[in-house]
Amino acid sequence: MRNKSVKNHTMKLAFVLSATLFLIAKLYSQHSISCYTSVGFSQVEVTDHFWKPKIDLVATKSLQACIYQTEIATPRIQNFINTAKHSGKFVGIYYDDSDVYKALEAMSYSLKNHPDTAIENTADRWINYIAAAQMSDGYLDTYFQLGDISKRWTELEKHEDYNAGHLMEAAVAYYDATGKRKLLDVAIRLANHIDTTMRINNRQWFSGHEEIEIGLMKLYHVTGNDNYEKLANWYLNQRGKHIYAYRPEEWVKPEYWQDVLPVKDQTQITGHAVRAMYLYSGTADVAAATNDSGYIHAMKTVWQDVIYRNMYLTGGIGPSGDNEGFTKDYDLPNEQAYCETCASVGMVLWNERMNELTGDAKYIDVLERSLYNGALDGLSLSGDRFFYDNPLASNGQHERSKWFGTACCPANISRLVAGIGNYIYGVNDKSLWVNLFIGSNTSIKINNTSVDVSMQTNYPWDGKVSITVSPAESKNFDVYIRIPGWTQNDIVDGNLYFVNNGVKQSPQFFVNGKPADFKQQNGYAVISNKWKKGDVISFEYAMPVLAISSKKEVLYDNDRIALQRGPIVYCVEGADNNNEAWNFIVNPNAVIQTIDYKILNEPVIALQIKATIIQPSADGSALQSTEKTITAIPYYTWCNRGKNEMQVWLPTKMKEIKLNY
Ligand code: FUB
Ligand code: ZN
Repeated sequence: MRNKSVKNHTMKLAFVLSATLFLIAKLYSQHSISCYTSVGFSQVEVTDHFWKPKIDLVATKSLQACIYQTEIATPRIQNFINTAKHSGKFVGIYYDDSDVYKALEAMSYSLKNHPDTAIENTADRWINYIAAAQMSDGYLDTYFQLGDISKRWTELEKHEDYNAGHLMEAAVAYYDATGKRKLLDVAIRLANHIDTTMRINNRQWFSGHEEIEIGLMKLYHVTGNDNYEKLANWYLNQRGKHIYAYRPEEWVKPEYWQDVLPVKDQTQITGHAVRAMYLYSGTADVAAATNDSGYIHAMKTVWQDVIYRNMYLTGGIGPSGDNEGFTKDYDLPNEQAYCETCASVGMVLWNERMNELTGDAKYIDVLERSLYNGALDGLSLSGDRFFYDNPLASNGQHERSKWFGTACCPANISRLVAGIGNYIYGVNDKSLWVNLFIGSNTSIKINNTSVDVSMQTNYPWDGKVSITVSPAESKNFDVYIRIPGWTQNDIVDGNLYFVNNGVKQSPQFFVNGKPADFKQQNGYAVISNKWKKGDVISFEYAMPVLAISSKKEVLYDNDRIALQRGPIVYCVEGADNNNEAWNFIVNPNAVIQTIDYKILNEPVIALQIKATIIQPSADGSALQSTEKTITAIPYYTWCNRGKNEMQVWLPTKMKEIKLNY
């Protein structure tokens, strides 16, 4: 007993020490222009009625699926074991190592809000295999180690740096969650190997699938070693040099991997959506650390190209399955939409960073849209089925899967949900930032004073929020509270989508029940006060149902409306509507009711709207129309009750109806 408590005590001390070192390194490496630093998952306890059950679901179901598929059903872990033993052949696809790392990252986040010894033991066991597989010069990639090692670093598309980037992210997350540094040391050795391999004169290389830039910047922040920042910047600078000579007979064209122009000259979103999101996330990290306005300017322009012309209402991106990415402006087909789950996760990653850089809430508006809709749709309500593509209409051909040959999406959505604590709060020496409305507790430091923060809300089903701030001693600081764009009738910056029926809200904020003065700045309400223990900020954003249209250039949405309430986009699914979701038209001005509803065990707010249903007459000789009430459900909950018809964009004219009779 005594031994155990001594061990626990020692472990706690080690953890506190490493957490302190982590923070010091982060501050030390932070000479950034960012408006604030996001409060990381390890400092945020999520208590939310919406997200906590999902965090638990990820721990008990999604991660179990990832662990089973990674270790038992497929040889992803075996590849590491074989590599360490120098025996056997690589089995799988060259980017399979990344699935192990992404699952480890998700496990790390999960341990914070759902501690689980079995998961931690699995992580430790995997980390031992990984460490044993690393070469003495730091290289680690089981595809080449079990294959032809002489070919390492010769083929841009072979994802060596992508795998490495995911390893670095996992290593930093696991260190942050547990204080254990074995994986971190593996990542450091690998990063050092890559640094000495790449950052040499006239090196002809760039990364075929971006990701390493993100991993390196995390490693830089945790170690304070600026070689990693320089290497990340080096990777960015390699783009647009056309190192890879494009041969017309090949499928990889420069735009596919964002290599048409140097990053700082880029103005348009091109090619593979996940690659692009990871590139710009890494670019934002480098820009924040180097104050490089060239990167910031380019990203703002590319961001507009995404949001103004190339994003779905769900926050999904990348309409085409052919290149898993972008095609041409306004090409946003609904039934054929690819909208990879990973691309929506990437939207969350990039937009969080853009917000940190600029302090502009419009980025969190997009983040929230992708998070609650395009990304969350990738995870089934049972937690163990996944969507790879997330279309906005279905004829019943879509189905959630247990796993995929290319298995990037399951661990990606798992790490996003398990790590939701990463996106709620930000802090700097003068202010606290509240970006997402998620029940949670955290403790931060503002100007050397500890401040406990606690948020309660029933978001996303209602907009009532209460935030208690408790500084250790009374203190002047500002609290930035995001005013979501949808409260102002701004569905999305640039008005690709806009509201037909909305009313601009004038939000009010209260401190301890009394109306509070605030100023509005970049989409935030800023409340300045001398805060004392137990002060309560409260407010309520009304959540009317918004009927949304899209710009006429999006031909697929012409003469259609979509419904949104709060951050949630709705769809009509057959399961709630006599197995039919394509046979009606709605009146864009119809009154829409909200009802408490359940999709399996998921409590939601559903919508009801009168529609004109077109059906064959009893003898089948003609079509007839009847008035009926149809039910719309949150988009993220669709396809949990079997294959089903579904539409997000509801026809308002007869000509848009496609009957399946
Ligand atoms: O190439 C690795 C991952 O596989 C990509 O990010 C996804 O789009 C899928 O192709
Ligand atoms: Zn994916």
